[in-house]
Amino acid sequence: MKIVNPATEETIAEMEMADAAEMDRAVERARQAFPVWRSVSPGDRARLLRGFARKVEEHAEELARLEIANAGHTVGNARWEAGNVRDVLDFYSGAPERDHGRQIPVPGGVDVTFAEPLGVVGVIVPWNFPMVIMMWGAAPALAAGNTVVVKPAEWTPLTALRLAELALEAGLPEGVLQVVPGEGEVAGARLVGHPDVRKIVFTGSTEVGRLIAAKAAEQVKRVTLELGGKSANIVFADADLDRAATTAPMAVFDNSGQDCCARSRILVERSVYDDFLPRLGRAVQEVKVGDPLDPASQMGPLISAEHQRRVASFVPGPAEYATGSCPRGPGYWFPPLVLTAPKGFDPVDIEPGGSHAAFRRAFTEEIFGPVVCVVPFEDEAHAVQIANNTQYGLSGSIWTRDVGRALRVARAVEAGNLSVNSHSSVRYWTPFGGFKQSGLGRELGPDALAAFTETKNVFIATD
Ligand code: TXE
Repeated sequence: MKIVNPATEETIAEMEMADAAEMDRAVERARQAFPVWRSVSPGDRARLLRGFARKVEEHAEELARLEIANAGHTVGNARWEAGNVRDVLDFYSGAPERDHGRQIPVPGGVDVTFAEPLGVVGVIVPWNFPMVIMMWGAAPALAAGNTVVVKPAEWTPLTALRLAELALEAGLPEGVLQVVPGEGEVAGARLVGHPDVRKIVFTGSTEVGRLIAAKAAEQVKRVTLELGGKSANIVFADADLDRAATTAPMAVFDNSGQDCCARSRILVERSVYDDFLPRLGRAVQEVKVGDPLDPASQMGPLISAEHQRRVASFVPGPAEYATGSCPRGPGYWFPPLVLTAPKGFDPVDIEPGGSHAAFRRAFTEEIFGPVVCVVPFEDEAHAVQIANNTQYGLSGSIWTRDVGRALRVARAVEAGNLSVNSHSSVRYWTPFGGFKQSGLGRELGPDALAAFTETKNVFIATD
């Protein structure tokens, strides 16, 4: 398969896609490596993971450049991502030496609870954040003593392959971390169906997430799912409107909107709606879309021509309030776009079709591109109702100066990661993941370690 630079449409690599038999061989190597990796002493496992982090640090610029070429990320983002991969490895490298288990007092003996590794873990990665999402799964899995087989997205295997080489250079034993490029329905499906794979971590579409959950259930296989989103950015009348308006564009257009946490629905209290919109419009027109290698660029291209067509399918119809600019081809460019609710649109009615069908579709479906919908709301209860009126529940922002309201709304919104007067979703120290059809389980923070271990309780009679 041709691996293409989405900013230039140039082919940058040719990649063999693994078939099911090749995936079987990788799983077998991982199965054989499991007892080896598991018996590495906690101190040595920690040192090896720290060594891996240092290799990533030494090669950070190379990894960032690969991600820019393969995924179209801006240079600022790609450097942050290489740093995040290093940080996540450093963070989890502390875990093997701090896994103390538990001793719970019981009558008649001593009772010990262990956190045992699961065995072979499969990590299925999407194309939007290839190296970061790979490591959010792989680092805690490895720290907990599992071996890992990564299936990167078809379009973006390059950083994952390089990371597997760096792991070997850092001294991780053969078979402990493997990357197998392949198609989802072939190599990915085999990884999910393989009886020796004990857990699947999947990030991708809700549609494929459902398939994977159903298939994994046949073997009662453990799954962590990070799926789609349609997050709300709720702006109350008492908010710092300038900050809310100037930060809102990049809260959805970052990574060209190809971000599961994108705040793609802006809800604005009606009394400030007409004041907020022009501020937002000006901020959108200032977003700099262009060459990912130019440090001034805030937004690069979309991942592919196919995705460009899908994003474009949301646009005809609804009134466009503001449009940014973007380069012409080559490259899969798309301008940042604001769509405002047409008169009479009810944001609580999410049944497809009817009047305002085009805007409703843009307002309810995950577009995964630089398109944001803005609607007015009446009061706090209405804002929460609209925010929750979706199958998704990943992220969201609340802009207000009223601390009581901030907390009330944060508790009422059905989403896994909320931020007040900020658009931050990901901090590697804290759990990340979705409510409802945005996912199952949590990545990052201490929760990810628990997700890669099985609890075992042992009782030793002393009486
Ligand atoms: O995702 P897929 P796609 C959303 C976003 C986007 C849409 C489609 O809305 O427009 O999904 O993207 C592998 N068994 N997100 O088609 O298909 C596949 O090879 C096992 C949100 O790229 O879900 C890839 O490695 N694996 C999201 C991974 O799953 C299978 C990130 C994701 O691909 C498989 C990406 C199968 N049957 C897309 N079919 C987010 N949450 O950030 C596919 N795969």
